[in-house]
Amino acid sequence: MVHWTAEEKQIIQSIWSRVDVPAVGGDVLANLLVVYPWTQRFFSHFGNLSGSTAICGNPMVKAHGKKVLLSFSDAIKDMDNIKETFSKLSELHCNKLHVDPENFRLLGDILVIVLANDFKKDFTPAAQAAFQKLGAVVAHAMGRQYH
Ligand code: HEG
Repeated sequence: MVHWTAEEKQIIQSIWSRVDVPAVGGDVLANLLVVYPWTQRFFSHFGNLSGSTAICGNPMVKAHGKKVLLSFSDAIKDMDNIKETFSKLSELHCNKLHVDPENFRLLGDILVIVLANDFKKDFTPAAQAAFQKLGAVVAHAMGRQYH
């Protein structure tokens, strides 16, 4: 089981309490689709994704990004049970959506970049390390039901 120090939990929870989940979620997914354009193939039913302006303004991207980030909120509420929190979602992404788990790691990295950009100096090296770890733990949990 992953061990979280009291400091890591506190840093993550205090930053997260200030995160605008819908806005950051939209930004994270939009950035993923712009920076790693091959991830667009999973979202061909989302309408216009032709270029960064279309992607960033696409309401389906915003709505879906919010959904993804709400799952991070669930993880942060119960940091010692992240595997369990993601077990159904892992199955869905493996069996139904066929998303390559490498993409979960990419999304975690983008989340760190978006938070660093939003929080500037408040996103300390300790916060960066803690969120990097959270991204890895979530990616691992999301990949667990793959076979
Ligand atoms: Mg996934 C659906 C969470 C990464 C592609 N994703 C969903 C849903 C959630 C979710 C909560 C809705 C499930 C439902 O309707 O029951 N996704 C989630 C997390 C992570 C992640 C927590 C990250 C670590 N997803 C992810 C990545 C891709 C992807 C990296 C593709 C590159 N997700 C994907 C697709 C759907 C979902 C295609 C279905 C979207 C739809 O058709 O509405």
